[in-house]
Amino acid sequence: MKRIFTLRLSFIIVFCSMIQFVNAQKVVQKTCGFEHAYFQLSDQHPDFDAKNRLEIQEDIKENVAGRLYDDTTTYVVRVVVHMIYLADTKYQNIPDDIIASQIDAMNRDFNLLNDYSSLRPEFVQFLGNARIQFKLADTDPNGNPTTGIERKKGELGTANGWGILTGENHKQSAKGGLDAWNTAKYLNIWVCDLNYGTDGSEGYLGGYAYFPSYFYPLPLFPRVLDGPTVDYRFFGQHNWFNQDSLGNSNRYGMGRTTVHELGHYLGLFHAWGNVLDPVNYSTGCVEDDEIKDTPNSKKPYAVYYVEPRNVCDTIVNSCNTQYNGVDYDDMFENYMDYSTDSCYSIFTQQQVKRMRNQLLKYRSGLIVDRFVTGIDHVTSLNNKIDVFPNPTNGRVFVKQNAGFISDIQVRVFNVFGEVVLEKVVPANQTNFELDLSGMAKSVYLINFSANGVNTTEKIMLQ
Ligand SMILES: [Ca+2]
Ligand SMILES: [Ca+2]
Ligand SMILES: [Ca+2]
Ligand SMILES: [Zn+2]
Repeated sequence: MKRIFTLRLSFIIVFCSMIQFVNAQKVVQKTCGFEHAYFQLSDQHPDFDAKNRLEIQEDIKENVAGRLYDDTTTYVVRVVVHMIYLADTKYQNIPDDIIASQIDAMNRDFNLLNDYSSLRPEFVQFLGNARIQFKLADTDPNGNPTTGIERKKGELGTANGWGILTGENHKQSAKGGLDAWNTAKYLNIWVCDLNYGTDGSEGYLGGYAYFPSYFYPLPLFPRVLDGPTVDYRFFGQHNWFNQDSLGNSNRYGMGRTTVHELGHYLGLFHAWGNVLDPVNYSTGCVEDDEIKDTPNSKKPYAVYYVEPRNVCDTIVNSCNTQYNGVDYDDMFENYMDYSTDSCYSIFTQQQVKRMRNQLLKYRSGLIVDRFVTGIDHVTSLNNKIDVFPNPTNGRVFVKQNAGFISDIQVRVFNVFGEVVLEKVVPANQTNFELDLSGMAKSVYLINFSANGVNTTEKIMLQ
């Protein structure tokens, strides 16, 4: 119990210290309420944390999850957005087209359609494609047609910041908010003012979300509370608040606050891990996110820079933990770090595994469609060649451990069966790149052959 008390106290301290930090810089700082909520539940259920960590390790293991995990199916998830505004302004009552731009941002980042050209080269090998698509619901729980957007002028009281998490008024019609639609069948996203009565000079709470383990298999928490909440200031791409108050910058204008919260919703910790001492981060290199291909880091990346200068140019290596024999720098490009929208570009392959497994295990009722995209694996190679992203804008990454014993002949064919690119790669080269930039936007077949093994993958250039 003593540890638990310390925990809560440290949260109060870190919040205060964040305020001081922000005041000293006179800049906007944005935080997320995930850890606060997570530790509250850990207080009540002592084995909650350990169970979650164990499950992450199981989710990302090869083969263990093989029954559930396949890397070729895209899952389509239906979404309802509950738009709650305290004042009927364009800032708070976000228009439909900006809500649509948020869905687009989710589809971009969960399907590796984002621009990752500034991702540092050592991290390209870790790029994952979650292959989860989002669409606004077209039928409501009663079977009636809907736009997938609900609106209400709310009366949420005066709670703000983490006080919101205690009341959750915005998720309850009786308390001035909007009730969830069946959370087993809809991804419910609430948009409201999480920073009521503040002007941002002390920083903003951007959003928060809960792990599936709060609700499944047993509800430790009422299931009607399942779904991310995002502050209206950070919802959508280049919304009116961003245009008028943040200089229309890409710092928070690309819809990635919601992408980050969806990472939590699908079972991801923050990249630096849930650190019990968020004042000094003294255990920041011991505690981590249980994901191996996110480099262990000590604390949020955002604490190293001063906005608005932030342009991701501060390389940090806060922990010397090795992965595959390499001590990587902190991955500030990861959606689960505290960075800025323009810095983010990656969910790693292990994060993707975790999210897909969580979706299928606990949230499969959200899936309204599924289809196989891209990669046609040849069974004899047992899924040992991966070609991504698919579709691609030009650069194609190949990851293979197919056990070739002679050089690999790689040939790319267009739809007319003509060879448009040819390359010979040493058998033991596990990662390489093909550049289709400048070729006609179409489907291409990539053929790999070596010592009698012959397999073809299909890729879409767009
Ligand atoms: Ca860590
Ligand atoms: Ca990690
Ligand atoms: Ca490191
Ligand atoms: Zn977070």
